[in-house]
Amino acid sequence: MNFLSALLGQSTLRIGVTGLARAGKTAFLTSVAANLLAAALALRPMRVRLAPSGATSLPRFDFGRHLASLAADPPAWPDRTGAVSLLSLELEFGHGGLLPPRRLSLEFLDYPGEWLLDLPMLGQDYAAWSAATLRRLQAPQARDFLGFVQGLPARAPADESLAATGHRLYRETLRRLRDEVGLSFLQPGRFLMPAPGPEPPWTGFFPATLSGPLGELLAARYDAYREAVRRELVSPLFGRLDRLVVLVDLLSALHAGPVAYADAANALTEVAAGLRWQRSWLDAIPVLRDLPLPAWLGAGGIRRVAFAATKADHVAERQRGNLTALVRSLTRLPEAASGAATQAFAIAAIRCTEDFVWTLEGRPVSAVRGRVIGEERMTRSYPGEVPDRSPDAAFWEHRFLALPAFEPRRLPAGGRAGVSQIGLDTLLAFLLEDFL
Ligand SMILES: Nc1nc2c(ncn2[C@@H]2O[C@H](COP(=O)(O)OP(=O)(O)O)[C@@H](O)[C@H]2O)c(=O)[nH]1
Ligand SMILES: [Mg+2]
Repeated sequence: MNFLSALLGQSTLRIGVTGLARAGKTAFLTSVAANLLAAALALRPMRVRLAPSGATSLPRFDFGRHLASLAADPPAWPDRTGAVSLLSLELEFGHGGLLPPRRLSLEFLDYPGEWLLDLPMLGQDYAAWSAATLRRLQAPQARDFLGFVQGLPARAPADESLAATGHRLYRETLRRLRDEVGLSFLQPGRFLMPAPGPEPPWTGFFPATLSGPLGELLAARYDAYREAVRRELVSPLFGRLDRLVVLVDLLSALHAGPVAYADAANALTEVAAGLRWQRSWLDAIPVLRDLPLPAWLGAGGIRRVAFAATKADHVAERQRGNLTALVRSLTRLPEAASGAATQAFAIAAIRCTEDFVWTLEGRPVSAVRGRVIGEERMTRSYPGEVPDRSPDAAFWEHRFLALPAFEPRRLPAGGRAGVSQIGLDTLLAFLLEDFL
């Protein structure tokens, strides 16, 4: 946004929305758009419309289709989405007085969190990355891959079928660690969430400590991968962000147990620490920080970052305060040093439940109830006490229960009246504070 356009009452704000697969990005964007269009949020009065797609080469966020599935009978969650898309909204609000109305174009970029986990790789060479990655591969799901890597002679030939086998086993390991163990800190992120289009041959690598020709081939591919990540970060499509929303499904991580929780917390802390806000996420990369940068990158930069725990409708209000505190304790940043304001939230983009007091073993607990997909009756749920800081050993003695697969509530008027949610008002007010 520059000064002149601000003076003319016109500006664009680009907001990155990121989080791992299933964190709730699609639900968030759908609800934000539906609620802004319906003027259903407690924000200053404004007129909102969907912007035409313009000339960008990014796929558009398919708001119409996602809202239609929520408004269907029975309501359905929006489909799984692939990588990157853009949601554009135009806001118009009065200046007050004689000035013409002010226009703000809001662009939300749905950006896979998996890709953010590649940032630390930019400062690591292949040998360092391999050593660190192999050290983290502890679970039995990694056995086949580790067996293969340990069986390779140190001076293995640069044989394409060896590279392909190792790559296939490694990728399969990452997938199983995500789906079976619930791990988050899995690199490279593009192995789990590939970029659109055909996969370039240099993706065919895996971590190994080899010195011979195969080792050199893998290192060269690793460098090509990093180069592609770097190019993308400086491309006008991704490089320029004014705000960032980092979504994380901490309640599911609590359910997945201490190992998965620690890994999710580590991923969140890494991302929070890795992103240095002064100019853009470019500053996250030590080697790039000092390079002369293209002019369009010079000004602005990420000014506000919202870290939000999602699906907070799985716990009652009293617990949501703890959830917010937990996010805050995981992402605590020295604000003065980062130059950006950060804030923690607990949100439910699409609220499926209502709070109620449940008497369990003679004692009242704050629980929730909602309809589970495919069932008629209401299901009650109390997954456990949400800790307000990183849980200690005693916490893990009682299992934090699984989150029921709640169905979204029925939407009157095809969604034109907005979507029931928790916490979006305050989150948007924080992101847009200097505009509203
Ligand atoms: N109860 C509840 N479930 C949610 C909410 N947001 C997302 N979910 C669940 O999480 C799943 C993944 O959400 P989605 O937005 O597709 O995640 P994405 O992969 O980050 O885009 C959904 O299909 C829902 O089952 C929410 O606000 N409340
Ligand atoms: Mg999605």
